[in-house]
Amino acid sequence: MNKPIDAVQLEEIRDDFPILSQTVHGKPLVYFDNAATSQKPRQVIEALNDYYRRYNANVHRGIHALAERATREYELARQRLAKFIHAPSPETVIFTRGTTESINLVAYAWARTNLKPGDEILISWLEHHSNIIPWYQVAAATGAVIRRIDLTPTGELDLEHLDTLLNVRTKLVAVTHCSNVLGTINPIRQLADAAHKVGALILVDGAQGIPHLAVDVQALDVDYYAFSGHKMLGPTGSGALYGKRSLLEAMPPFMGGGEMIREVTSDGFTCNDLPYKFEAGTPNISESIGLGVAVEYLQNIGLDKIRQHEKEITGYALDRLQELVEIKIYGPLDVEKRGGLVAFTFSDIHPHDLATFFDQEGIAIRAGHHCAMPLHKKLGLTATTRASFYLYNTRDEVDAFIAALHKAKKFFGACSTSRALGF
Ligand code: 7TS
Repeated sequence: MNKPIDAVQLEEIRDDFPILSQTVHGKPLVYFDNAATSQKPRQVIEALNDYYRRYNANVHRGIHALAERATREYELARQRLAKFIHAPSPETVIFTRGTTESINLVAYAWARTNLKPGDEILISWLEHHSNIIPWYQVAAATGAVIRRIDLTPTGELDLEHLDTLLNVRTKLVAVTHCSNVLGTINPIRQLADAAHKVGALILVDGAQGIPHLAVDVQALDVDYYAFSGHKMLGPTGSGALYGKRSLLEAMPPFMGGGEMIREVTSDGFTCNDLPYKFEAGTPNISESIGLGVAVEYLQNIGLDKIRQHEKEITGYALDRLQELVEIKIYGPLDVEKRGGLVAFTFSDIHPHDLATFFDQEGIAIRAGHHCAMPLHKKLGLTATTRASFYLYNTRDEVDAFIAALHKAKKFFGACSTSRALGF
């Protein structure tokens, strides 16, 4: 274990993020909306700038110097990503626009061609709409049935319930690595083993996992791992799908067009090799190159250090939030089981009013259902307020956030209600 991110390194990290050193409504910006999207270090911004200033060209087709350099950098980004997630080879990493597209790729190319009426897809109550809607669409198209893994009172997956759901009809378990509302970190290897035991595949929505936790897709034994670049210091419109080679090879292409073909005749086509079979059209070149640089940045600091820092900040935020009896926190309180985010309600103050109040204090947080409406319904809520942290956040920022909550309490005249945790 490396030594934790100390005050000196934290200052150095913050210096890499130009956006952080500004004031908003006259107050220093506190950016606690990292689960929506992270900020970008200057190394990533410069990589985008460099691409457009020096070697903007299409990939895999030109034989001029710019095209060759663009292709080299694009493929280097894929190699970096493959190394980052411990994929067995770069060809098993497909560039997409993000988690949503990656999950849809599997839903269209694998699920629609493999599932039949009565087959079962297991999801959980924790899922983001991106890991719900594609399966509803698959169910409507194929006659497959959706089942949901229940939650324990602290917001973890109920593994006993999972055992009762798994059977020979289960063809896919599609679960999040980390909940974007409750923060719950799921035991992916355990889930993969349980799925494989009944012959099912496992797809992991890694949108909130890979930015914060070291991921080894082979050690986790996942069949698919989907993620977004913009939540892990990379540009918007970047992301990837990892898939086991045998599965990717057997799947038909997701979209048709240039790049994904080997040969086109007057009445048909043959597919290109992996990963190009799934990268139809001109890809997101600059974004993927930027994501490669983001991954280098994360690796240079070390995911174990980042996780340690986030546990520290999250633990501190959880402790301080409990100073206010009107606050109800959702999800596990143990930072070992929770990622770097906290969703809560504050008496009967509407989360949107609270977020507006926070904005006036220079604090960016998110309010709403966070694209997890079934989970909010299950909690008996329409919305929560969420603070989400990353490697550049500080204890001082948590103090500013708590001070703003005390101020909000006076402003809204919040009265004491239940402080029960969870549901
Ligand atoms: N899955 C999870 C768990 C997410 O948190 C998100 C985005 C997605 C999938 C979709 O990612 P995208 O990059 O394809 O859009 N979550 C959030 C959020 O919590 N607030 O804004 C976006």
